[in-house]
Amino acid sequence: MDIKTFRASTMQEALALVRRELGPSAAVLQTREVGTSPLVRWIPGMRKIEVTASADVNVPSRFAPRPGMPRRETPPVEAPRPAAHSAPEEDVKAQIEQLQSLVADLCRRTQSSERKELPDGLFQLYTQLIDAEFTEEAARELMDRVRSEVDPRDLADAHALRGRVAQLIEQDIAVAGTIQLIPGQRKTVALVGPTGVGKTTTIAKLAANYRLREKRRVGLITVDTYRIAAVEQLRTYADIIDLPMYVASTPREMREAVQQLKGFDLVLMDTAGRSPQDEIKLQELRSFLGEAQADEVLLVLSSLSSASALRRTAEQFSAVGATGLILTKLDEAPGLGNLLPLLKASRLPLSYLTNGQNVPDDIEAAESKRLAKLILGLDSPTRR
Ligand SMILES: Nc1nc2c(ncn2[C@@H]2O[C@H](COP(=O)(O)OP(=O)(O)OP(=O)(O)O)[C@@H](O)[C@H]2O)c(=O)[nH]1
Ligand SMILES: [Mg+2]
Repeated sequence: MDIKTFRASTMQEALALVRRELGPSAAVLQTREVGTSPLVRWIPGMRKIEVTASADVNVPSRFAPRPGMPRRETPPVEAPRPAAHSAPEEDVKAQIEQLQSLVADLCRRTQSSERKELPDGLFQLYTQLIDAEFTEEAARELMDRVRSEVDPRDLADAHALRGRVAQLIEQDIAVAGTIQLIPGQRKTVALVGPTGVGKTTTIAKLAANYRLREKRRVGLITVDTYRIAAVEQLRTYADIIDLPMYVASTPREMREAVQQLKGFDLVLMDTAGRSPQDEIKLQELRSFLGEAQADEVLLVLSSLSSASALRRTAEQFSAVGATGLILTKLDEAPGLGNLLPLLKASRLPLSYLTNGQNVPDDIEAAESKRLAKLILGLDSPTRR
């Protein structure tokens, strides 16, 4: 049997090396951290991850993509380069100073409680989280939380550990539920977000469900007047579902459109995708939403974005007064661990998840238990 051992400084790099050398069906037999003291291990670049893998073992591989689900491309990973031996004296001094400050920072963060090596069961789970697109920071934090509360004798029980991690993730997910309509009161809901995340498609799904399944009076307004094609996209859905639709390119037109939809149960408002960096456009959007007196402003984000991009975008869109979240394209994501930092950091409750291009079916109300399972790869986004 051909068994190979790979070493790299991060789990992602080590797994990428395995994939590259042994192919996507390789089975990971063992993973461990090697070669450094427990304290230094947590400094980026100082620890080494060792993965033992084989292409010959006949066990289900964690690399195999779920059916119909493309994996996020992993760029080729360079093997770590040896340290330069001839660094000038100043460089060495600078490196030592940098190292000292890293250690000082680490000591502050760990508050002198020296971390112990992760037991095998937890480390195995840790690699599974990394493979499910968790950031190393989020995976490590979960491992620390589990280790601090689980009886050491239970650390070998992979099933129980995963269950506890699922509970911890569930606690971090705030859920708002579906858009609640009150008879006799109109509710205005706007969808905002970066370009191409699925705002218009999600509006069509919501409109079709409230109109055709719940028999509510639904109207549409679009403030996406920059592109004719975008207006036509929404108009096509409005025609198919048989809904009134208004285009508002000025605050006055917005007031008029809102007036026209008096007596409706639900007004859904589509907006142009905005770059989160464009503060002027975000302010302009905010004033349109104010004019419409939107009751809910749902920020739509794609689950294909990286963990850091999701967090940054949510922060930038707080300028438009978002009140909730919709996550799209779960069906295309190679893993959903990248959602966790956003869900933890953002105070926005989650309303809906979308999992495909089909209108009106590929949408579901967000539930924390199911999303925790999805994030851990224990459930399929398209299963329902
Ligand atoms: N796989 C998948 N595709 C989706 C989903 N939601 C939307 N899409 C697709 O994403 C693409 C962009 O969708 P739009 O609804 O036009 O996105 P948008 O946010 O309105 O885009 P802009 O108006 O340009 O900012 C389309 O091809 C949709 O079919 C989803 O949940 N899963
Ligand atoms: Mg659109």
